[in-house]
Amino acid sequence: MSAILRLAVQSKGRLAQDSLALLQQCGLQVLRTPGALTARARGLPVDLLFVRDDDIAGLVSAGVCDLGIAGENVVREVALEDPKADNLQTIRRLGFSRCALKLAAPKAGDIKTPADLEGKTIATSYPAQLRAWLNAQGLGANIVVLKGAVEIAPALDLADAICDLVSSGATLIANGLSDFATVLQSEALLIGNDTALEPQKADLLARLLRRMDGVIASRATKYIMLNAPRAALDEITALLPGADAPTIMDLAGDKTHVAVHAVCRETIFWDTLEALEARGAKAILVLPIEKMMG
Ligand code: PRT
Ligand code: ZN
Repeated sequence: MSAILRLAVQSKGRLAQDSLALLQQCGLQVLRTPGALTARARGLPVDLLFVRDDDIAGLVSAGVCDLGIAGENVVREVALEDPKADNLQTIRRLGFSRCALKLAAPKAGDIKTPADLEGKTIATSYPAQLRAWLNAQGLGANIVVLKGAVEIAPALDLADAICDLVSSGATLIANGLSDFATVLQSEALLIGNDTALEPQKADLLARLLRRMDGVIASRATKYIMLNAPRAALDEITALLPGADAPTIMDLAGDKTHVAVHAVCRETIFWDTLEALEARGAKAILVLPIEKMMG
């Protein structure tokens, strides 16, 4: 029987859509029957398991799944809390579901810095990471574990401060809270465990990773095309961010300009386009790149 990789992803929630989109960009078509907990992908032999995000690290650690896509915040909490989970490995940082685990306290109160937490009570869903952070800071504080609605704990007099995930910051503002320290900057991770995969599975993982690396690299990468005055060619190519060896082509019927095409491996900001235009570049096009290899 040929090898099949088992990959755990979040069933529904903030990670689910981006996880499936990434797999799709890697050439895996996933037809999900409503209610089904598993699906066989087409494109590469991969079985998907749809679970709660909190269960992903445990399933990978126990070897039930070879791989998982989960938030770093959850993976780290499991790794700190469960001694058996010290075999978890980060295979790739995936760049989506970015958020930060932050400390925050009522804006109108007197907790403004980490030192002000001494002897206070902090509500969180991430007690292991908070405890480790407090220890590293040499602070003593009480921890109240709440599974949800952490942000209302100070208003209910359950805690003096909170340690919770923040993305836009709107929830903190809506609850009259202000953040003053960061415990973790988090993003989605592709995780595995430290047991060596059998050779066929290892080959399969290598193929998947090559595709994933291509997808991740192509996110910031753009293809830029423009017409440049010959006289300003050096200046213009020097402005292209992360471009190696642009292609320069003659333009039919125009001896004073040339066409410049380049792959830019860094973000092209509006400032760059304005600077290019100021040096005489015309017909500037910035195109997304769908896939990259080599
Ligand atoms: O059902 P299941 O257990 O699978 O899902 P869940 O409800 O536990 O998790 P879910 O889907 O809400 O989040 C999954 C993962 O997304 C988290 O573990 C993080 O890695 C990541 N993520 C990214 C976030 C946020 N951004 C986020 N903003 N997870 C939660 N939040 C919450 C936060 O707890 C707070 O209540 O959103 C609120 C703050 O958001 P802002 O934008 O107002 O700052
Ligand atoms: Zn969860």
